[in-house]
Amino acid sequence: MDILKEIEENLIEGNVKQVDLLVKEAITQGLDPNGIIQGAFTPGMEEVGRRFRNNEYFIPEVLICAKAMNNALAMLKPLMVGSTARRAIGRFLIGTVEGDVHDIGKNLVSMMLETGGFDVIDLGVTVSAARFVAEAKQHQPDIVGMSALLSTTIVAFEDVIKAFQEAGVRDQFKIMVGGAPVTQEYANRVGADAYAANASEAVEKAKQIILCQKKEQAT
Ligand code: B1M
Repeated sequence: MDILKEIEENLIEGNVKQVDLLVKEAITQGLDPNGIIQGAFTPGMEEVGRRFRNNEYFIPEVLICAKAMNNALAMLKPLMVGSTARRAIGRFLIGTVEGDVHDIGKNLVSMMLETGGFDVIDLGVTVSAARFVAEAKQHQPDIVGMSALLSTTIVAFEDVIKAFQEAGVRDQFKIMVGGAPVTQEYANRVGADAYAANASEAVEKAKQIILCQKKEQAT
């Protein structure tokens, strides 16, 4: 069986040790970390999500799968940072909004951005509006990214954007939002600059933003 398929299947089954071993093997075979994330982790965690939705999996199973993915991501991270340090094309500050602890998708987005050449500052989960503003002022990212997975927490996007406005720094940063319940329409409604449906789209859109900024600076 294809090693990516094997990783995906073991991830879905929550075989932490096996995922660890297979990812090590994939690295030894010379597979690109980005390819491992897109080809195995993303479809694997999507299937875990589907099983949870259909009551085939419950919270303990989901957490074991998340553990398997996060362990493997930690292993891939140094390889990705090493390969991108020479060509940081922009800085991206990211976090999951206040009241929301979902971080699997956010972690995938962060890792893909790093592979895509971004310097990523990950604030973790349940990040308050005040903290988003304070960290943005401190780190001066090009883009501030917010992730939310609950229909009750996506409303925080608006609070964060309002906090940037009230601090008088809204125009200094581009704001991207994402997460399963988020749509382009919702992103427009709250006044975000960009929306991405998945991790690879997040990288694509972030690169477009940087390109536009460069063009604006040149004119
Ligand atoms: Co939660 N949960 N959960 N959960 N959970 C959902 C989201 C839910 C849809 C399940 C369901 O009921 N069917 C539901 C939300 C319903 C709603 O509001 N519409 C739900 C609920 C209700 C809850 C609790 C309230 C349950 C409870 O306690 N009663 C609770 C809330 C806790 C809290 O946050 N305060 C809760 C808790 C949990 C766990 C802790 C058990 C666990 C999270 C573990 C963790 O993240 N460390 C969990 C999980 C795992 C899920 C599901 C099963 C899977 C989410 C996931 O990781 N998907 C989810 C059901 C589902 O989605 N099928 C569910 C895989 C991941 C790769 O996709 O996160 O969408 P996703 O990320 C994608 C894109 O959305 C996008 O790119 C990513 C990669 O392609 N993206 C961005 C994400 N962020 C982005 C940011 C960007 C751009 C793109 O720019 C900045």
